[in-house]
Amino acid sequence: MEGVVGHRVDERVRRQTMPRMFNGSRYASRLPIGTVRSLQTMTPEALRRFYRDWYRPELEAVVVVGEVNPDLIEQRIKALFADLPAPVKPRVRPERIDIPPRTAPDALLVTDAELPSGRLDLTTYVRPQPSLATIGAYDALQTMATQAFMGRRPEEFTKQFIAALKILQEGHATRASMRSSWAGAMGYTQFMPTDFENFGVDFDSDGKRDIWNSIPDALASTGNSLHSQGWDGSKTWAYEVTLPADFDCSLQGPDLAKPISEWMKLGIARVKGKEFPKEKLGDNAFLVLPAGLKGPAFLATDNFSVLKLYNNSDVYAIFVGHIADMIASNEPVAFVGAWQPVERFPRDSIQRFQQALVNQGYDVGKVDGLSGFKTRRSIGLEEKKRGLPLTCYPSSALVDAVLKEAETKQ
Ligand SMILES: [Ca+2]
Repeated sequence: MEGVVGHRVDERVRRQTMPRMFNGSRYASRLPIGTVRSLQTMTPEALRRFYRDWYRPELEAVVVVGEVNPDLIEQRIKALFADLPAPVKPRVRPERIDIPPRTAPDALLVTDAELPSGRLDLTTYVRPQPSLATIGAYDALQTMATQAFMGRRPEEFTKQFIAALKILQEGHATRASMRSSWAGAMGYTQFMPTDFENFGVDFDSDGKRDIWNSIPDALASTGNSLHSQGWDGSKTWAYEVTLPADFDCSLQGPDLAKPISEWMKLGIARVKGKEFPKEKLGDNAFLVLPAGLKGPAFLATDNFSVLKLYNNSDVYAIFVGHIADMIASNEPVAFVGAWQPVERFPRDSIQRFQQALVNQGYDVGKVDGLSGFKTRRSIGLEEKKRGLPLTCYPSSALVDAVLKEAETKQ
């Protein structure tokens, strides 16, 4: 330990720089490598005590990185480690030792006859950051410029960058107040600069469309965006429904929409014995099964598709609609359908599974590793073909079988 490495030049240098880096804190005198004296004077019992005190399951973590099945790994970790006993009276960990703040820049010159080359280290003091919230975490202009320069969609973000400049030019925000998420979404309801251009509203009439600070402006802008893109205020977003036993879950998706009255003929009903509004029976609706037959079921209206223009995810649209329902009724609303446990897969194995389905002639939408409605209903069709229980959701039984067959065909 110290006795060996203490003779090495980098260790000699470190022993001079560390105390200065840690600015007199105890860290400086308790370098991780320890002292030779500790080794020479310790008793075997001291070593055992150290082991008992500090090698404790609750102080340790197992981190697994790679293309693995999370459920399987979790099981394995539990099997190997779950019965390690936690200590009854654990030794208390020392408190965090603060490093005294610096008041002025500091410099240190270290020379050593054995240093092979000259070196200049600049160390920057990390200032404590004010806590960052999601709204306004990043400088919007910088974000758009960064994305336009080195993101995956430079053309899109060049457009966004210019739209952001116009917002500043028109005085709706200042450079300092125009904040965005890392991906460029701005203000309370995550507007991109072109959304601002197209849909921004000055609802509190102070001359500025301020989606960062004015809740009236933010909500009116969002309302305007939904309305302009087809939201119909006379309709709900979706009805939660129950499906008859053995219902064909491959009937889901907006392109298979039909009048609510037709769905009723197939045995679909609203939950809790509610009726569909009579004047809406002729309206088109489509089936949304976000977790296949392993979760709640919805008959969605065109408004659902408008919500998805905001963020192209069924679960997102359900979440937004659900919160809207709770705001409207001013009470918690629970779905009747239960989210049953589903298997999880690494995204790229779903992607390979989708590709295998495409090779068989299925339409899965984008081969993106996400189980959207087209993938879910293709799963239903394939389950039917194989005589498997119908779920319309990825299961290892189906994914493994399809991938294995795809491999043997190659
Ligand atoms: Ca305003």
